[in-house]
Amino acid sequence: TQAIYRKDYQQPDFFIDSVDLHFSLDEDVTLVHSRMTIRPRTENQKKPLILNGELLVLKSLKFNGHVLNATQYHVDKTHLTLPNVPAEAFELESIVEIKPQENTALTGLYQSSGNYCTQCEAEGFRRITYFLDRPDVMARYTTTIVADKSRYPVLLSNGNRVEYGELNDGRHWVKWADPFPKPSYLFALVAGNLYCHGGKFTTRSGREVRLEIWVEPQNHDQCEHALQSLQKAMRWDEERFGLEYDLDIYMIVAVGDFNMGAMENKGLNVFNAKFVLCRPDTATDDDYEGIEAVIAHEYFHNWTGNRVTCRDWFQLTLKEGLTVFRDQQFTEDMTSAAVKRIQDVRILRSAQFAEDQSPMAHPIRPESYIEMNNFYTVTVYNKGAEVIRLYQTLLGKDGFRRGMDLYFQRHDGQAVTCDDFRAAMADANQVDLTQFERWYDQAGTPVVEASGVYDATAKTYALTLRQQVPEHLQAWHIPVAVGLLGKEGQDLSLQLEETAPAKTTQVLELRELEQTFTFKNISELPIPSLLRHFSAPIKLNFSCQRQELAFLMAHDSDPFNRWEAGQQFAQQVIFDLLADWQAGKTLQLDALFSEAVLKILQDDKLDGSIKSLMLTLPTENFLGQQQAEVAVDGLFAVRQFVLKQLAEVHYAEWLAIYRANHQMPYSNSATAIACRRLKNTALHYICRLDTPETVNLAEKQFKQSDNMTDQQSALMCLVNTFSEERGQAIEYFYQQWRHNPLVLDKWFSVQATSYLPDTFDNVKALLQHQDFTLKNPNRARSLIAVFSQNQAQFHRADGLAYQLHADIVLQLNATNPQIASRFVSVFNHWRRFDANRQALMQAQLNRIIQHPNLSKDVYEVVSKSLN
Ligand code: BAL
Ligand code: ZN
Repeated sequence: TQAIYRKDYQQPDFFIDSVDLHFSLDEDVTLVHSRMTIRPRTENQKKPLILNGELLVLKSLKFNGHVLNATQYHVDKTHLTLPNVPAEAFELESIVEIKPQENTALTGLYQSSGNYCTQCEAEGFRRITYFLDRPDVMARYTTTIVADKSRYPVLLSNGNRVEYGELNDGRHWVKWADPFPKPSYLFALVAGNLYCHGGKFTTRSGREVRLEIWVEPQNHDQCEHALQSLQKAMRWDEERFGLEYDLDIYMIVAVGDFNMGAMENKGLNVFNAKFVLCRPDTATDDDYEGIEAVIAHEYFHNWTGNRVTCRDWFQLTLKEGLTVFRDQQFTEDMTSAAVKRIQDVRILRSAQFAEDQSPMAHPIRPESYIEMNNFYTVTVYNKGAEVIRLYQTLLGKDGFRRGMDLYFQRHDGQAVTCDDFRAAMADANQVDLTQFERWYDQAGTPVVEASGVYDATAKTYALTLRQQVPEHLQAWHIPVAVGLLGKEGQDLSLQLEETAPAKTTQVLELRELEQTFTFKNISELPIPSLLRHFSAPIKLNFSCQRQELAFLMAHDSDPFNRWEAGQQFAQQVIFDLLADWQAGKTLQLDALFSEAVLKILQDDKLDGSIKSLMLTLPTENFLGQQQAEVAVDGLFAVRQFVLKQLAEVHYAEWLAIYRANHQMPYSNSATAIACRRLKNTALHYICRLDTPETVNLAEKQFKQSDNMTDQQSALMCLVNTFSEERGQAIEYFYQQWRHNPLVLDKWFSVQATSYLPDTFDNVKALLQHQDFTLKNPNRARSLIAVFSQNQAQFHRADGLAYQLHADIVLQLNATNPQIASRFVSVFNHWRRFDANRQALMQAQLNRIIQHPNLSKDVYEVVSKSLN
């Protein structure tokens, strides 16, 4: 439980130039034979060689072909040390035994549905063989896999298949060679009985690449969307960034048991099946989009992560922030830029801003960690992506591309730092990005206050931006995109200097604590539209009247800010009602708000996807974050009240929208998706009334739909009713889908999201269900993680849900510490609740920290939480 610090980084004493691996896969023990050529970093150095290794049984060790005896090396739980090695290149050969079949942590080599697979990032390779398991050691790999041919007909690893053959004992073997040097975290091996959905891609320079999606045979009909997503991503990266694929084959394997979403191993991605498999009747529109995004994300890593990798794990955002940004841009281009931006900002605000407010707050480039796996966070990933977006906002798309080109020109084949990336951006554009480093070394969400003064005589509008910088921090460099609306709702032309070009959106660069920007030739009192397209990951405070919010909601040319105005309006309405609720007053919905919602409902020009986002209220979780102390019960009651009021007042419109959109036949087109989104938003409002007619409507959709989007949506509506149909639908869905694990996950999730008061009892019962298991991360998440986000039900005042949650964390701590640590993080926010809930959560945290054999993963989170 020692922390590791970024400031302590040192270059490795040795490099590994090549490694030849030989796996003999067996049900009892797997033998891993490795032969490495190792070279000291400097001449004449007298340094011990210290290799990482965990849970390995060393069977033999040879140095330059000579067997070493036990006095010549030292083995402990985490390392193999050779105290005396010469100051020139040498060969080291080891044989170790491992037991993948007993590996429940799902890191290193493990089994899923009887197949073998690997997950090495961040530090899993050390559970496979002794190695310098750090990303700045890049080696060329060859891998030979030997296994029983009937059970494991397919044997895969990184690179190209170079040789294969059969043995006379029923086993066969395949040898793979990866020509690109890579860090150990990108190593992969897969062995099993798998079906291949093949395709191809011709690169723009005319090379043909074979594409292979490998799945368990029963899933053969759920691969085509993944394949097409890959092809789209390959084309997009060529067009947008000039980046071409480099091997002759690209493989993706879908596995059922996986801690993360997917893994970008060179030439052999291993994926959580959730992000590969889909068919209209089993996967929702969001699943389809998620698959396209994750396939693209892992593909984009081939350049941003694999060809240019991280020097050390503190630099994780170098590849993750950048690759998330790239996948976001890809999705913006493939679908709708506005919808994607809103979805991304919702995630950022609900999860990352919350992380910034928690004891686990860290800069996108952390300064220290105890367990690296705890830093695969929304901060490193999603705020990291926002920081990359800032470069593009400041430098423009072309300037950003110039920076990317220089980055690859300088660093292809290297393990580098976030500073190297920033330097490439600065040098390619000849700008000074020194202050920009604050985004990398300061934690927390910057807060900016804005205020404006209109001078009718001078025809100027002066906008003052003031950043609140905590005492120990320095001012950030913040691009704030601004527009001004005239009284017809039109964009005014904005000019800052006489000579500068006029635009309707100006990006202001806030670098000081306070700056005033004066727009000229403004001939009427404008309504400002600030932080358009969410131009920086900050909280912007600007006091806005309800009339102004309603106006922006109806007119802003920036769709993001149109949505944002609606969210702010809803938030004001909800907080005012909360005050009434707390004072015991009768609640009454603000008429202006109701009218603004009606305008959205009736706006025929709005696309259905945006419309349904605009008709979705801020979540309880997000609203709670805006409060000094989360008012769990009040927020729940008031939000329910607003939803029901909107449902009642506009019932005729909801029904009309439902009817107008529900006849559309299924297709995966953007138009059809938008219709389904809008229709299902309408259905949710309609079902708030919980009458026999509304239940009937949901039930009809549930039974008659030919796609999972509609079926799941209807089920969600039904689980929130007190009807008889609720139980029937739950049972029907179970019988229909019990043999499809990914759909069964939805069955658990939908029940865990119900806002009815019996949800906790249902979750407890579902834990005992024959199909529930903590061993499968997707299944565990579908019930436990989903329920822990159900604010009102999870944060029950009696603390019973906390206790149950802690029990589960302790069980997982013993089997899968990574998942345990994710789950326990919900308690990070304990100080934000009332005294009663604080005490209850603190008691569970204390119980957990006192547990013997606590994993590093859980220890780090809980100790920081209690601190
Ligand atoms: N590198 C871990 C999975 C991902 O971010 O792609
Ligand atoms: Zn990634």
